[in-house]
Amino acid sequence: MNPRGKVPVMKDGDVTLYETIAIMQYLEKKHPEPALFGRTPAESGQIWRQISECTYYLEQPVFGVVVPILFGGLDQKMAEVRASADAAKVEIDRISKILSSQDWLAGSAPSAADCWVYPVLGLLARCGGRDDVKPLNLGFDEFGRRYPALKQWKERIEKQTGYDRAFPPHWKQAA
Ligand SMILES: N[C@@H](CCC(=O)N[C@@H](CS)C(=O)NCC(=O)O)C(=O)O
Repeated sequence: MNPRGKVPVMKDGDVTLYETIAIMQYLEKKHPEPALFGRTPAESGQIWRQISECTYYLEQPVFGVVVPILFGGLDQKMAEVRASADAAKVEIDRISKILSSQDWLAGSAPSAADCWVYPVLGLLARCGGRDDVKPLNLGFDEFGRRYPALKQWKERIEKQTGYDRAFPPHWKQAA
C-alpha cells in the first residue's frame, strides 16, 4: 500500500494514501468536523506553525537520540546523542511552556498539530524510559514527572475518541 513500506497508510474505497499530513488533510476534507486544520486563518496559521516547528526543529534532535537507541551504535555516538538531547530539550521546553497556559498546542481545540507532535514526544519518552537508557542520564526518563504540562496534555489526548484504537500496543510501556 505504501511503496516506502512505512506507516501510516490509509485505504478508503478506491483511495490509498500515505504520508501522515496527506492522510490528515484527506480525513478533514471527508469529515470536516472536528476540524483538524482550524476554522479561521489565524487557527490554521498557528496549527501549521506548530507542525513546521516540530518538523524542522524537534524531529531531527529526537531522531538523533532515538535512532542509536533503537538501531544500535549508541556507545560510539554518545557525544552526538548528548548534543541532540540538548537540542531536543530546548524544543520540549518551548512546547511545555505553550501547554502550561493552554490545553492544546495550537489553541483551545485539539488539532493536526497535536496529532503531529504527540508521537514524536511519545517515541522519545518510550526510548528515554528504557532500563538500558536511564543510566545514561539523557533526561528523558520519567518524562511525565519532568514535564507535567506534557503529561496533562498526553492525558487529554488519551481521552480523545478513537485514541485506543490508534495506539501502538508496544507504546504502552512508555513512561
Ligand atoms: N513522512 C512519513 C514518515 C513515515 C514513517 O517514517 N513511519 C515510520 C513509523 S513512524 C515507519 O513506518 N517506519 C518503519 C520503517 O521505516 O521501516 C509520514 O509522515 O507518514
